[in-house]
Amino acid sequence: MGLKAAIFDLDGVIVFTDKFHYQAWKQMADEMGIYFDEEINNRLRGVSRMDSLEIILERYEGEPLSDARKEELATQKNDTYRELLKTMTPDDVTQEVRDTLAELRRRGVKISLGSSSKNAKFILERVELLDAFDAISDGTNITKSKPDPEVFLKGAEFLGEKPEDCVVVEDAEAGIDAGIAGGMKTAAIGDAVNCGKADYTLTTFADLLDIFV
Ligand code: B16
Ligand code: MG
Repeated sequence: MGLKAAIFDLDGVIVFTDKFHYQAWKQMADEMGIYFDEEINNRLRGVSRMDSLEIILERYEGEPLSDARKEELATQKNDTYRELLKTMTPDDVTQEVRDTLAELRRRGVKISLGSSSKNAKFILERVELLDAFDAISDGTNITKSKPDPEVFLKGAEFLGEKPEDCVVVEDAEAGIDAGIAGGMKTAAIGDAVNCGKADYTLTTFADLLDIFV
């Protein structure tokens, strides 16, 4: 099949930080008197921080906010979020994920991260998984967020592989769309399975080993 590399989304695939994003945005929204619930939080999956803020502000009914004020709100949310991330430990990554990444490497598969998050390295350090990746493409090296393919194209480039030789592993439809737009193969796990667009469907993370035989 010629597949040489796997590019992994972080949040929802390797770790689950949804609950922390929710708590941090909820605190900001409550202070601003903006309605926010878990359904709205689900729309933020894979979406950049500033785009997430715009989605939350759809429910804001006050005077228009300046760009500076929006930056302030995003920073406030991120400060709360990072405090919550500090509670993460290596136990927040399953043994299945660790073993599968190690086995892929043993089989010669190159491994990159492809996350919209600017906190990706911090999270991987907390859970002691940074060494499992040959390259990190994240929110700090992109200007356009998913469904734009930039984060995955950068991941392939960092690995020195062609997009068509890479599989993108994603839990969000926007991420599957990004992988397709980048000319990559796609593997859906979790919620992304429902969109029905991915080349492969993963019931468990270890199912990846059936793709890279
Ligand atoms: P940050 P992923 C995404 O990570 C999250 O799913 C999304 O909820 C978040 O808004 C985005 O990262 C940006 O995160 O505020 O930490 O830069 O799923 O692409 O790994
Ligand atoms: Mg995700």
